[in-house]
Amino acid sequence: MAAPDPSTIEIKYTKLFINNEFVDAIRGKTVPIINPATEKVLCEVQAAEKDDVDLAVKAATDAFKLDSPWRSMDASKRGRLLSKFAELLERDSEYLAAVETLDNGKPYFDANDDVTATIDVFKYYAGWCDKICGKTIPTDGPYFTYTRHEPVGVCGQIIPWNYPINMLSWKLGPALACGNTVVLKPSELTPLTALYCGQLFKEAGFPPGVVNIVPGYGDAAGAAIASHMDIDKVAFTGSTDTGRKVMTAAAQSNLKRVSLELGGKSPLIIFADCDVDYAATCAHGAIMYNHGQNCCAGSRTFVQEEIYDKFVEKSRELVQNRSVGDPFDPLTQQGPLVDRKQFDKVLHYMKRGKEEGATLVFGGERVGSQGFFVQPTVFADVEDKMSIATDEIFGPVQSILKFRTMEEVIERANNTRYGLAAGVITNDINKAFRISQSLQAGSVWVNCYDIVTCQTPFGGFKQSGVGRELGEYALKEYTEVKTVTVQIPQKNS
Ligand code: TXE
Repeated sequence: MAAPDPSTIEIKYTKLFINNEFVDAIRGKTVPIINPATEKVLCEVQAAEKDDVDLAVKAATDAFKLDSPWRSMDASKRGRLLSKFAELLERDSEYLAAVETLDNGKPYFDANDDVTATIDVFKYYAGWCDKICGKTIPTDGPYFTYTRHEPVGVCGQIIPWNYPINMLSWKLGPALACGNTVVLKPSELTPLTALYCGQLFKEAGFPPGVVNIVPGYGDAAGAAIASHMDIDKVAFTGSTDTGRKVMTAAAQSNLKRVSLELGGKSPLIIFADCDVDYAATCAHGAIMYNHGQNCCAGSRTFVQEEIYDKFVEKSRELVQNRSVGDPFDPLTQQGPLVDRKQFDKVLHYMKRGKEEGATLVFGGERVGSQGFFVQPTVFADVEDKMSIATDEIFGPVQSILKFRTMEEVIERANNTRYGLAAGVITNDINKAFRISQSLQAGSVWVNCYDIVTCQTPFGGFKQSGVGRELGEYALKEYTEVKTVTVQIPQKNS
């Protein structure tokens, strides 16, 4: 598969998608969409505000009314609609990957992987639709009791820019499988693939109002979703600070259900008994993939002292050879960061790392003079209190820390407000079990890193989130359990 010429990629949808129609924002406000590789405006997208969100919520509420086409549809038919949608994604996958690369800056081949993973998620949840079952319960007394797992209702979903189409699938897949209706807000930085998906939902045959997509700014459209009185559940992925605002708004409005997937500062622990080349390669991928713009990035690399120097040397070789440049060039491993704010933030932390006394092994600077490109960067001799070891940088910056003993590293790895993910590399099964049981993290990878699939639950301990996405566990976030008790004349075992 050859990468397309970016100048030939047509952007087809730039309006809000409400009730299966593309419409302008009521007040006509727009968001400029910037290509992060060139800093040029790609297009203007309509920006939803509170009154647009109200319209989308009304459409979603109507679609969720009792006896509506969506509510009265067989669950298996819901599954067929989701399968059909997955087939349409497959049909248009190269186009979607190209738009994602233009909008986000990630390498085209990585964007293709994202689209493939998105298709997998929708196929997976298509299979769940008619397998979401309640229970019958042996109640005391002359009663027959059963539970129904009903959809929650209208779900607001707010997603970020680092994996735009994947995050859409993590949110919409389980929500639709359970029979909810949705108002989804993509990031103001990367709304283009989500809007194209709106058209595909319509083409697949979803009834009007089931899926509504309202691009716009967080403090307008996002805040309107979080505080809406007619939204029954809000699901959010983004920073811990914004997650806190979303939860507060939910509490202060109608106590809507909340699930949050937030930031991280995930430790990857490397014991001296491992194969150092393998461990360094794994740790490099764990932090550098997607330019470090990854909530579960392995951003604290703890290395046991016996192999520390060798490990740092190998990490230097790897980072020096990482290719940075045009994301449509098939040889590129790292494109631009997503926008100027991220670019400034990452450069700030590179500067802080030097100022705080860490050893700069490689990188630390901007690349070129146009586009948000930075050098992939490695710091060694990082201390726990340095900001590059405590803060979520969300960029290609590896911090390598030294440790001596297992109990020491467990304590240091857990000494963070975050708890999204963690990893351990060792050939000793006892160490692997001890570490995986001791770390406060929603995912622990042993001798691998960042293995996230549609079947496995994903989410955070501590301030990394509330609830779980993906797998069967995500269905719980999108259903209410109803207990129905019926009086019967006589009970028998
Ligand atoms: O995040 P925000 P930003 C982290 C990462 C990054 C930092 C800032 O460290 O550097 O967050 O990124 C919407 N009410 N992550 O500023 O603000 C916003 O429009 C409701 C980690 O982009 O959290 C977007 O759709 N919504 C992360 C979404 O929230 C609001 C992925 C995320 O934006 C809102 C992204 C408000 N008041 C950033 N304000 C991960 N966990 O993967 C903004 N939004």
